[in-house]
Amino acid sequence: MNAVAKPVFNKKAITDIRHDWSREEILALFTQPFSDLMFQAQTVHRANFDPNQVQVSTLCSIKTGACPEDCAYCPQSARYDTGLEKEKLMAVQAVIDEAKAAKASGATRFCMGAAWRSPKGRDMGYVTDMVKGVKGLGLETCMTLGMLKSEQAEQLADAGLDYYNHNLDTSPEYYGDVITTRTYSDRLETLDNVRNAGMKVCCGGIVGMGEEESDRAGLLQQLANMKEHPESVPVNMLVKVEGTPMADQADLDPFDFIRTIAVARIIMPKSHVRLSAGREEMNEQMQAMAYLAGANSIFYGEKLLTTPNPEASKDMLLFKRLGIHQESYELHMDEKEQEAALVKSLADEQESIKNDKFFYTA
Ligand code: SAM
Ligand code: DTB
Ligand code: SF4
Repeated sequence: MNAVAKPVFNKKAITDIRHDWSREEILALFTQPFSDLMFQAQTVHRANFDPNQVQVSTLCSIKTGACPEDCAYCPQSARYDTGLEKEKLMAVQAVIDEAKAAKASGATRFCMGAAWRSPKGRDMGYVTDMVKGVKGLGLETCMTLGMLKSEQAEQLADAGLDYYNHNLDTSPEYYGDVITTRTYSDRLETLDNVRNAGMKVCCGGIVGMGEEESDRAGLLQQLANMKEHPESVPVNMLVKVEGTPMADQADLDPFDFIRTIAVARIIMPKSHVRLSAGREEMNEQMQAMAYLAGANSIFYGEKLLTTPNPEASKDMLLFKRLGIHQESYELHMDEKEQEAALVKSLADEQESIKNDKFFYTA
């Protein structure tokens, strides 16, 4: 390792927000011994967050399938036969009902996703009503609707949308191997529009799509060198869906996934790093390691957008076993509600242990 590439680790490095990361520096973080990387990530995490606190968001697919884009990982692209039933835009009240259920099971943020390249003018009234209704329940709101023009971003911000999710997915160099129907700079433009409208940015990517370590470094470099770091950085592990071009992608080394979380934590010290898609394929030990590496947010609830996620009761039990508490949980639920939710989830868990389903399939 040369002098430039050697990871710098001092007191200043723990809390400093930098926007000038080189690819070499980030790669040097990736390639250091696992134990050193984990120690560094933990140190940064503890200097910036309560290490035992995790934020929970629930996803809702408000418009499913039939997407014109060709994202090679995505079960919702109309170009691949994945057997997914397409659905029209949900009614506003139906979305609010789902949000109520998510709140009752302990989520503090409700993320609404649509399989669109971008919303049409006629969609905006519906989605802004959804934002207002969900916010009215006392939940944080997030949407992911594809590309946004600046006026659309402003409409969403005016409706009270807290976060907009728009992922870069991978490095600029690998992007063309994954998606051809829109460019990296299209994505960056939407992210600028979201920022300029005053919303918080949720932006991350996918690991396990056949990319190299330098592509993972390249994705994180793009995120960390933005004018402001995204407040939320979802790190998804590819969910391999039958019918998509990525269905037969080779398994990712789990340590490479954990390394990605750890490096994201180190170079974006104050962002929430979300352990996102792919948890259904991770055992509890791997998830615990992701929390140790600095992940402090998850998607909670048994479905992501179209694919399965661990049951909420399993997550609650894992949180209990690890001594993790939910961020802002107490802001959104009174003590009795919290207690009732915990008792219910523990009872559900006992049931699934009886059925010998304690560990997720590794
Ligand atoms: N259509 C909008 C867009 O692409 O911006 C929003 C919905 S899209 C499904 C949201 C994100 O989900 C994608 O950017 C991608 O990062 C993630 N995603 C989709 N399919 C996935 C899969 N099979 N495995 C992991 N992440 C996936
Ligand atoms: C993100 O980064 N991951 C979420 C959310 N943002 C919208 C979506 C994951 C989707 C996984 C595949 C599916 O369930 O369709
Ligand atoms: Fe469409 Fe989004 Fe899926 Fe791409 S990731 S195919 S844009 S729903």
